[in-house]
Amino acid sequence: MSHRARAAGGVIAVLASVISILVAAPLGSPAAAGVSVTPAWERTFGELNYHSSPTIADVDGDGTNDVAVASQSGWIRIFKADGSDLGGWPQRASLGGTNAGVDSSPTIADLDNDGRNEVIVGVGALRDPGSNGGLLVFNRDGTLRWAFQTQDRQEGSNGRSDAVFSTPAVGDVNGDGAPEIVFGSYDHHIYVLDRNGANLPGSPYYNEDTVWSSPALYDFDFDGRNEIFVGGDSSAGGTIDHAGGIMHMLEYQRGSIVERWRRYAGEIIISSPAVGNIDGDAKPEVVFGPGDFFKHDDSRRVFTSTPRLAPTPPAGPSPQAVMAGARPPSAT
Ligand SMILES: [Ca+2]
Ligand SMILES: [Ca+2]
Ligand SMILES: [Ca+2]
Ligand SMILES: [Ca+2]
Repeated sequence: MSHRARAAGGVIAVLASVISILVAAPLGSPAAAGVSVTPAWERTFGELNYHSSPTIADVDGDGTNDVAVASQSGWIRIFKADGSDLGGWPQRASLGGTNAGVDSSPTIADLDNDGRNEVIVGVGALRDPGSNGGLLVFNRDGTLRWAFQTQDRQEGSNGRSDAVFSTPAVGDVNGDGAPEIVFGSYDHHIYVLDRNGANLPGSPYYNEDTVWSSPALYDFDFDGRNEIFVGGDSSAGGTIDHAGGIMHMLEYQRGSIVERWRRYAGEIIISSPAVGNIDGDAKPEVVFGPGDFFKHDDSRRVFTSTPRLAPTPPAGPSPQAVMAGARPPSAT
């Protein structure tokens, strides 16, 4: 669901870029001929918006799509098709007594299968460390359904829960027919929450470093449970001892979150993975880009892999140790 919504948001971004390019083209050029650049509507606010992308979905259930956007200034806005505010919106990203900025993009999904969409937003921004980070879930009328705070560990404890840059993904991870919410945080964890905001047993999964990447959910092994594809940063030292990033494929099994595959990159992974079959064989690929911390060859690379699954570990403690024998750099 979130994938579809994010893809729609991407269409808006692409169209905006195209329009800018065509406006800049010389008059009479082939690119400019016969193309309208008149926007349907525009809204302007005195707010910072660096990272959050728009999401298109029918929030209020009237049969017409709406547009959800959020800003680093901490407002979550929903516009109707004509550009006017949807009733009950905008809302502040208020969490734990602070008004936080938003870098994450809104996810629109029906968490409880009642035919009414909810609005799910990661909260907290890098420029805003004095505010609490986590997740907010709103009903479609703008009332808050529940709030979730992450842990406080980024750059040392400062009394504030850490930001969620990652855009939440919604899908059935444990195979019970009900959707979960999956996202990463600056607090070094990947969370799997149920529709009421409770951690599933085994959540959160410890990444050892910051998580920027937004998860993609895909049933890689066709067993009715979506696997979680998500990138994370990785630092020298610690258990993994790799300076760069790691793309994970995680599976929820027997009350634990188990890593079934990983690929190392020499750059942190801010990019969000895309999963699909790109070469026509029987197995899907995962494609992702890097980040911009180390700024070397891997910072300019697009990574494509067909995951090969690690054996399912036996029941017992330390499921995260399943890949401990794999050492970087592993490019499978
Ligand atoms: Ca609507
Ligand atoms: Ca609902
Ligand atoms: Ca489920
Ligand atoms: Ca599966």
